[in-house]
Amino acid sequence: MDRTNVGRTARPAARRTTPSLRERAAEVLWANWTGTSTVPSRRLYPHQWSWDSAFIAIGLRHLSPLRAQLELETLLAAQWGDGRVPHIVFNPSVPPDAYFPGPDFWRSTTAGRPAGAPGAIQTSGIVQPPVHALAVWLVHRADPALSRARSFLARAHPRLAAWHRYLRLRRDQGGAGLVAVIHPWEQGMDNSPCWDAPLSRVTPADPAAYRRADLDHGAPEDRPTDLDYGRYVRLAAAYRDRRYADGTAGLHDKPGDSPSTSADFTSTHAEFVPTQGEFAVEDPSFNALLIASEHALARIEAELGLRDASGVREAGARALTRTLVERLWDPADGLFLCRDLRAGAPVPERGVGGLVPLILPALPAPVATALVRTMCGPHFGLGGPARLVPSYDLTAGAFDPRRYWRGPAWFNTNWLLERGLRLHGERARAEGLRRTLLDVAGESGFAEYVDPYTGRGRGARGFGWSAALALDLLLDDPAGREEEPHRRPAEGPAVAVTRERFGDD
Ligand code: 9WN
Repeated sequence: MDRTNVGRTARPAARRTTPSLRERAAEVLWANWTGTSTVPSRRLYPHQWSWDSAFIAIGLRHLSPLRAQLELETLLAAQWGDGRVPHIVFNPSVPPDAYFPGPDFWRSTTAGRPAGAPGAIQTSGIVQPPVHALAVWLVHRADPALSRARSFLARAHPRLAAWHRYLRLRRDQGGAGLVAVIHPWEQGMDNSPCWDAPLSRVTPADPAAYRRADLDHGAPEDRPTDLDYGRYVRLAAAYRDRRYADGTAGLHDKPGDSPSTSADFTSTHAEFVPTQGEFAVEDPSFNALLIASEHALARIEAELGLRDASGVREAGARALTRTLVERLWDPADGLFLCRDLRAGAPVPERGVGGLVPLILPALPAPVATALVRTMCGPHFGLGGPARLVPSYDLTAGAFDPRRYWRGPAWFNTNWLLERGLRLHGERARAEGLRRTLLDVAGESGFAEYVDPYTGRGRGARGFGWSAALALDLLLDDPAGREEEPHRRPAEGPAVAVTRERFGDD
């Protein structure tokens, strides 16, 4: 049986009734499937994006576990020798000018050679949030028999371990143990006001030197300004011209290397001298997703019988949670803030990324409680004026309900927060958010993002992760999202529950 066709049963030959949400979401995923992976949007984003693929695989697993595995395998096959998973894998059958910056800009097969870029696949050279180990684990759980038959975990594991190792060794630009992003596109919330101050130091590229393809398909009032775009281009070109070097440690590990442990990170850390790029920010969401994926990788290792590695990794994930709190938690604001490494100071902007650490099982109870309060307070408005959690502070001057990542609500961040609410015992709030997400996904035609107050769709329609994550919320058993290693008792809100003492392993 061809498992890639399993989901096609969801496509009715002739419809007499209104298609269900599940059918409509499946249509989007089939329409965006290229044969080996899924594009976020046929016109605006016609290639494979890294964190999009992870979220898409999480939804695809309910339709075709095989396709979900292939999605992640295609991405991981483009991994560089130093362990990085590139943020875009270019589809050679798409015209090079369909997206900017395209393969001719990144020049991965030449400029990326010192960092071990693949010779036969064209990719970008920056990264995106490491949601992949979490996705691999969830995809495995959807069909463990198929996964075992295809050695899915055994094949993915060394690549995931090398990916995390790259981040923790090469991207600890601040020396505190957290990962730094060196471009706003790496964090994924590209146009967030959190980047305004760190970006303001960057001289924009000459606008005559490139053409923005995004404005062919997106409304200018929704997209980043030309000034910001020029800065994005300048930062990316500077990294490329440094041949994608992150520092002087110079170890180019192969994806097939044996899995590293937390002990490896500390022992080699001292040898690493980071490159001084213009932009370096420690971001709470990126780091929280790495930690969540470290927990998932520990489960993968346990499943593969690598018990010692699993135990070390689990302890490392808890230790990194403590570092995240020590370094980025802001008790006065009740959320995590970015840290601008070049300014040596926190960025005083309330972005949704500051709420994402709620997905962490080892988060101290008072921190989880404060995050829920902030999410439901005036700045994010959940359960009040906002239907979905906005990408940025509703009360701030820079808030804009239309412009991307400067206010609109996104399905991936709300999906993460639904998970976090459930994990920390906030079942009723999680259920309310789940239902609204499903309503808005259907009403908006699986929009790329929506007005957080009205739910009106903006950006692309038929967007990959919006459809995939709606499917996941529709079909996944919510109890599974409460089954984390340090889950609280199911009854009662986070505030009423006694957690283990912060600092315990
Ligand atoms: C740059 C694909 C990507 C998402 C990002 C989102 C947007 C790209 C762009 O689209 O970024 O990577 O051209 O704006 O911000 O999160 O992964 O969907």
